Amino acid sequence: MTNAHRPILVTGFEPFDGEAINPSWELARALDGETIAGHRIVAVQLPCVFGASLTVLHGAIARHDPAVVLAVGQAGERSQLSLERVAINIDDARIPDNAGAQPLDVAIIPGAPSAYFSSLPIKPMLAALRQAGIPAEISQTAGTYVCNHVFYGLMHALDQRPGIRGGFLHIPYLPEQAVLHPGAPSLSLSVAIEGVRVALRAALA
Ligand code: PCA
Repeated sequence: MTNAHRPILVTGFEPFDGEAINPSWELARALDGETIAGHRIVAVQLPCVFGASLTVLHGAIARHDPAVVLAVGQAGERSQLSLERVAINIDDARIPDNAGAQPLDVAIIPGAPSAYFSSLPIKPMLAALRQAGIPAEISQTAGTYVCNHVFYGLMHALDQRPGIRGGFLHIPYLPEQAVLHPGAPSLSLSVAIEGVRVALRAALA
């Protein structure tokens, strides 16, 4: 397939840590089927589970042969869209995943590189977001839980597939989640959705 006809894969996670929803999946499913810069968005939900999340992600990449992969996750303590710069080769879980596993200080892929950088143009994406009036930042760590696990596994797989660019975006709680965490920052779904449109357009420009 030519690049123009290959889809954009946007992944979001199922809820975790006692939440009823995960804003990353609300966002991904809202964008499913939309076209950005000539590329159709395909949304896929990932389990919040070490290992299984990557099995689903790798299956989706094989099935859809996307031009771009944007994995998205919830970061409840953050106040703006957070473009992740780097994935690190470590699992160190603060809480058990949705299957009850809590890996501590273990390599995601033993012997593989310590880290991979996002292959999305995060600075132009940041500039486009700010230009559009959407609060955003570059983040220097995606943590050591399932999001970093997925980001690392994504970049490790794409290292062998130079025709596919990929990266990770953390997003705040939605307002309806933040009311249950007094004082926590939040961002509305409509702003987050528009932010992903703006960021993807910049990435594909
Ligand atoms: N956020 C978690 C995992 C799933 C999600 O949405 C994280 O930041 O690791």
